[in-house]
Amino acid sequence: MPHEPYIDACLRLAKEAWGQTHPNPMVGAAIVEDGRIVAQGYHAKAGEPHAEVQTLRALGRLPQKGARLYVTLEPCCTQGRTAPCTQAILASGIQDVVIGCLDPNPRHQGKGVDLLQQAGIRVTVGVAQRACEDLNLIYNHWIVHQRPLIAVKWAATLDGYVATRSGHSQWITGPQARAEGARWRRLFPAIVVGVGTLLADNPALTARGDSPGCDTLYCPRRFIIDTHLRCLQTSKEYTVLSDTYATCLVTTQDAEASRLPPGVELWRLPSDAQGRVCLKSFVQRCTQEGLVGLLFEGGPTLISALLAQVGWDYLFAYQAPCFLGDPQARPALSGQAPETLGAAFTLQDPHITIHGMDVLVRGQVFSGAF
Ligand code: AOF
Ligand code: ZN
Repeated sequence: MPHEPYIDACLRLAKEAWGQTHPNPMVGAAIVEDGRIVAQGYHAKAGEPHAEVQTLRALGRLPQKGARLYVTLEPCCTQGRTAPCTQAILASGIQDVVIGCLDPNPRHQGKGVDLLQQAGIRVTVGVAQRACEDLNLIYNHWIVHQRPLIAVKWAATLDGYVATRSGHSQWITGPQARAEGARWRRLFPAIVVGVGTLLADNPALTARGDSPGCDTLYCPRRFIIDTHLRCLQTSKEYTVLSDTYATCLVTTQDAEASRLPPGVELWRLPSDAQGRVCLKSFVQRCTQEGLVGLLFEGGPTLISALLAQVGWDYLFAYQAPCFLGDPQARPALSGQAPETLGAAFTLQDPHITIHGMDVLVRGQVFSGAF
């Protein structure tokens, strides 16, 4: 039996904790004896046992001779909040370990594999590697750079517009693509929008459950970037300011905040050269707060400023099968002026999926200019 189906099963297990393990990775594991999965487990939450330990515990006995451990991520080999998994694997006597991908954590990268091999264990690395790496796109960035993954999401027409000239934008993509967008929202600990998006669309910035029969409302931390606190200057009610979930308004030192709605947090940050909220300062503050990933969901003004001032790490670009043909319509992005295609921004090894009639292209952003 090839390894892939077992690692695929471990990937499905790992996703049981979708968005719940920050700052740790999602990890799934299984023990196979005579071709059959006899125990399985996943990492549920930082501070709780790792996937390998969960799986060995679930087995409730020592593995048989010839048993094989499958795990989506290289086992850890140092003491953290929990004891090293390599220790538990050695103690179990298991002789064969199959790993999806190496752990980018410098404390563990390659070292877990070395330790197991030195103990005489047969180790196979790189089964369904791309999917195993993709599973932890936020963790992979945080553990290496120690700052949040800055991700941007847009939903655009084939000719790259996110709204008509009058601002009409709901809905460009269909229900399946929007459900996929909600699924990614559940992965991120924070969502960020500009005040323009709030005033135009009054989004709730929540996400319904994506598994069948699950309709629990999930709400990440919601940030509204609002230099002049315009959202407090109208009599209109906005969902994010009046519902029971956490919202934070991000503004500058001198914006007037006379009547802050109850429960709404306020961050006052330095201004940039144009007097707007300094986005570098915002990302720094988020780093201090331990927010491992920020999903910027628009609008064009905010994400254009973000690209110019801070840069992006990741893009989720949804594309609907329609076009406007109107240069006065609102483009997804502006402010860049590459002279040649060599200077274009590119997505590295993008993942391309179809959701209903819409396409999602997502991947790590690289600037041709660098
Ligand atoms: C694994 N399996 O299920 C997880 C791993 O503080 P700790 O003890 O939870 O350790 C966190 C580190 O352990 C984390 O940065 C990553 O390198 C690894 N996470 N490793 O083998 C798991 N969650
Ligand atoms: Zn571990």
